[in-house]
Amino acid sequence: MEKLLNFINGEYSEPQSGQYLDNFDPSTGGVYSKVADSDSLDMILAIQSANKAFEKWKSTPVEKRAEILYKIADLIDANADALAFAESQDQGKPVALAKKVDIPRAALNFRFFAGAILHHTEMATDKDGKLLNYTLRQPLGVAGLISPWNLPLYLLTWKIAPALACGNTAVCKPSEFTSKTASLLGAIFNEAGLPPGVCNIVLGRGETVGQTLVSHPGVPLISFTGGTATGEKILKSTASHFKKVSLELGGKNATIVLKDADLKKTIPGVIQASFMNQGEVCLCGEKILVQEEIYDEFLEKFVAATKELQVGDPQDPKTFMGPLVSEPHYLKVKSLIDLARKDKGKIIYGGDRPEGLPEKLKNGYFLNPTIITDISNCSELHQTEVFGPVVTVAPFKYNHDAAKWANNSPYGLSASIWTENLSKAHKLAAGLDVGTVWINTWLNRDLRVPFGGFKASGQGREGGSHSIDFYTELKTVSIAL
Ligand code: TXE
Repeated sequence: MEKLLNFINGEYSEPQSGQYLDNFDPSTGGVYSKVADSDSLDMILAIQSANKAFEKWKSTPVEKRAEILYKIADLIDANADALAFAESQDQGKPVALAKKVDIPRAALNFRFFAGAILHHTEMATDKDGKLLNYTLRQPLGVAGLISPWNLPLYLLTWKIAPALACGNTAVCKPSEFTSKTASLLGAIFNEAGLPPGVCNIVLGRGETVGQTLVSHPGVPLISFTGGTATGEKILKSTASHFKKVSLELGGKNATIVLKDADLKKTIPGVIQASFMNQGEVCLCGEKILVQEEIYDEFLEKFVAATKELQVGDPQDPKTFMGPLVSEPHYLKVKSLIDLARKDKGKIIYGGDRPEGLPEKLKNGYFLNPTIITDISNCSELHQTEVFGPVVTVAPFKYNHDAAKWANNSPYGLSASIWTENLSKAHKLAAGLDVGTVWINTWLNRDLRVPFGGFKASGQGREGGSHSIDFYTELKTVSIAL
């Protein structure tokens, strides 16, 4: 059976302990490969290797660094089909989605930050002709990059690209549930001419290797995307070293449909926001709020469109939703549907496994898209992130009621507003306590804009110049003239 290995100092290596974790194909529930179950020793070797490579990489001319990153992007494109297949098998996402979104975005991450670093300029100020100030940016050293299982290559490369572009070296810890595409990156790095040690990848569990990475004094910067509880743990583990930390955590996002929304455009958008990637996107809108005048019409059309979604084999190009990522996650999502039942919610569509799946998929972690109405106002489901294909729909009367409902959450990641009245949309957007508001669109990303969350959705912003800010230290030099 295939073994997914660590990539340390430019070479693939077995974990020192010789231990491996089972790697499941979520569409069949069967083990299809083994993942290195690394321990502190592997992680320390990777950190040492990144540390050794740092001096040379930070003084590599920016054009050369950018050239290598551009090559990595080209190689991701050249291997797009194989990477999309691997992502789909490992994560459960439809291969069509991986081809359209995940893999192109991974290439774009490298291209974008290669360009960004080439074009980056710093400011200088003059004070009365007597004092000249300018700023210098310097990389910090070894960046610790920890990524989750929902958008494996997309999110890992979103961290690697700016970290390396800015002259840092890196140690990556992908999710133990989805290590496959990360493990394929090593060969791409070598082919692109990335010097050994500049980017290392250590596979294994969060509580072991992840914990070593965040608490190691030789890693001054941590970028983490994952669950809020893990984010809190990381913040505590890094506090005593005053590490630079960026946390992109969970969300409980609202989709707000105003009475003047154009439902022809809105329904397809809300379908994506609800169920794309099986609802396993931190930006998915799990809480749909619809103005009461169009509530019935919206619900009827939304349910009809949901019925059309094909759930099944992720390798079938027509599939819209594959299985959930893992058995524990499948059970968590199912338990939240049960909670909705307990809280008097009406499951008007879904809530169960799809029927008629082929024999080979009968043990996969499949769930139908699920729509819940009439759930009690005090249900815990309004506050808990499901991270699956489950939405609640509720009516509201006035826009300020919608804002109140949207903000009634420990999270503050994103929201989407659907309306033809932009004046109302602007006013509503300004009142939402979230990092990103989309109007008449969803998950439409421009890599130049800041990305991050309010409240329990995280801290810090990445994206464009905000990533350059995060992955460098800024120094002011003042000269008396
Ligand atoms: O994520 P974890 P989990 C949400 C979603 C999900 C919940 C838990 O609601 O149900 O989080 O998911 C590594 N030190 N999101 O438990 O554990 C881990 O190995 C260092 C939202 O699977 O946070 C993995 O690489 N690292 C989210 C990464 O952290 C540690 C995406 C994320 O895993 C660690 C995924 C530790 N102590 C889930 N413990 C989003 N924001 O997009 C774990 N890890």
